[in-house]
Amino acid sequence: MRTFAAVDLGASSGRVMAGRVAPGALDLTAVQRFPNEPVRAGGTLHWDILALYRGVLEGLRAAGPVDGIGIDSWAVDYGLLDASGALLGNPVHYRDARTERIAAEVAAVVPEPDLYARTGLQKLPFNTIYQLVAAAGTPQLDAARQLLMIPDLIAYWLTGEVGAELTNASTTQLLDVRSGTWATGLMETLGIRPELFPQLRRPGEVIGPVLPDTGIGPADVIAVGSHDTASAVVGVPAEGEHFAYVSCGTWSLVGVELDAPVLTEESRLANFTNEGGVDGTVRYLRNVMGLWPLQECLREWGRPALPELLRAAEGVPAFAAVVDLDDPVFLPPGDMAGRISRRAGRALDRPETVRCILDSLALAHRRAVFQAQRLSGRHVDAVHIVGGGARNELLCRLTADACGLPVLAGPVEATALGNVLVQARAAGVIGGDLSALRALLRQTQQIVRYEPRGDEAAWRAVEREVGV
Ligand code: LFR
Repeated sequence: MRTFAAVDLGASSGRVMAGRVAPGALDLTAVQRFPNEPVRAGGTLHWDILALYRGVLEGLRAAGPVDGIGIDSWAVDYGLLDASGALLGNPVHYRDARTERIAAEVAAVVPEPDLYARTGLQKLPFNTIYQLVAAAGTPQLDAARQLLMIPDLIAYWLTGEVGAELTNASTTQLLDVRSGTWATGLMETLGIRPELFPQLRRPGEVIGPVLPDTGIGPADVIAVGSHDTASAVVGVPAEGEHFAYVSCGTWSLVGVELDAPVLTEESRLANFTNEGGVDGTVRYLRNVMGLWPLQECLREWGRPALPELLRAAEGVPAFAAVVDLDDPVFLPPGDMAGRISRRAGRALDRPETVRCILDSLALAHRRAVFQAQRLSGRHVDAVHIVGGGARNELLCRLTADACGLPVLAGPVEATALGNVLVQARAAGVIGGDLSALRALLRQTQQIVRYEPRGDEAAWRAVEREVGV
């Protein structure tokens, strides 16, 4: 067996996992987990990037000798380097308010249909393009010589090599969806300097050996699907192509895997995105608010035990309160339970709040699964839930009911598994295309099946009521 370390940085925690791989065998163990706690300073919400890097270094040291290291994280955020290669300030969190009004400003210069035709990306207020327009004219951006996405920044510190991994670069809204190269014309139109963006690299390319002064290695850092969702989709244990996935953590990323982007006007208006996947695939999906509202409530409530709360939520009648989780009002942190009660039109207690979030999330999953099929023409006969949400039985059951399709839940660590599999393939330990990697997952990982219980009329009625 060969061992590969997966560094997976999520919005609420980071982890280093060790994946052991041989033909026909795959197992994963957690080496180290560390919190990811954003810090508001000077009126701006930042990532504590050095605390994250410390967690990465400690985790990689604790992992012992490995045959490769792969790094993935959330998307869209970046660090800026000056001419000496030093980091200019802490990366800003995508939930910071600086981008609130920027999309409209950009649309006045580049009409939204043109932007979609060029980049294929859904309009999310925090896309890198908007962050850079928001930062225009700041001394920090003026001094910058290089922009590195979060996993590329970690890889740079580990190896000294700069580059832009393709799947994460595709989330900037500055990549041409057809050619897969930087959209330099678009950058210039918006006053964004193309020289900031390093050369693109593909999942499976060796980035370089880890530097001796890190106290790690010797090992190569290998590019993986460095956007966590790209690695998670590799980690979906699906058979064939007729499946939808829900990569469910802080966000629910709901969609299908395609060979070519869908760039129709209908697709743009439904806010579906064409993100770059591993092996040239297209992740045709929509961002649904995910478990974020639940995570925020738990934080506000002083982190009570979730299993008890979920049991109590099960006892709350279905659809007692349902809200449209796509509403951007739920994006920023703070007072989440209050915002949910206000949208629901009455004060909800804790179990009712949790039930409301899960019913609403299942409804949002339903809508995205249906839309993905309609807009792409890809029929699906099962929904795979991977990531932390796969552990949430109530959510899996509700999603099966809402979609009227079987839900296959697991693996919880699909992202780290996708990360490890792409490294193992690059190192020649295993071979094959994505379907071969997924066959190995089906052979080795635990997957739980939930059958739908056929109350389509009730779901349709609540859908109408919420107006989603
Ligand atoms: C999930 C994710 C989503 C992206 C969001 C913000 O962790 O990467 O795919 O839209 O975070 O970066």
